[in-house]
Amino acid sequence: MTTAYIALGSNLREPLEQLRRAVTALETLPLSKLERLSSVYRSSAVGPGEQPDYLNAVARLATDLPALDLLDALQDIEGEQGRERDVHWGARTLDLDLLLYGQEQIDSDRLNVPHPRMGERDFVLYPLREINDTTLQLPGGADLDTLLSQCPTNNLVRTQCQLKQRAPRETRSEHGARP
Ligand code: ROI
Repeated sequence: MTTAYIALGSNLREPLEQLRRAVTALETLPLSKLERLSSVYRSSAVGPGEQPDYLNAVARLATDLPALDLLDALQDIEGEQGRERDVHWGARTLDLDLLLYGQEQIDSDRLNVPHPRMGERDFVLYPLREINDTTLQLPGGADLDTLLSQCPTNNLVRTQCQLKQRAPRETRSEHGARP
């Protein structure tokens, strides 16, 4: 299986709900297992004009989907959640970016991996670091901690928002985990 990292972002139509729906969709991707999810981060919009703040997170997936099939699946999820690809760097209901696909370097019309702008984006690098116990070696020679030390910060805040809602207490105790 290949380890893939996906950046999630939303700044329209209840961003937290958009991210939660996307996580549910990622959990049901074929030939894939959602291994880890970062916290939810709030960040100022990078892009033109006035835009609401974004909520961002990063997910780690173990997958047997080829990279372009995974890209298709991510774009399907964006489409289902109302993403329209009109304004370049404009506000969006859901953005799912494939950041890394194993150690592969892919440069094609549809897909560039590692994501070419991830090194400039604190809202990608901090959640990516959170879900890795040690620094990550990126294809091409860079490592995550070096990128982090060089990345400008832009009002990034780690929130207490939960992407996966926990079962209510009564339900959890029925399984005998805690009294
Ligand atoms: N800005 C922030 N803070 N977070 C994003 O996820 C994000 N996504 C984008 C652009 C428009 C570049 N700006 C963003 O696609």
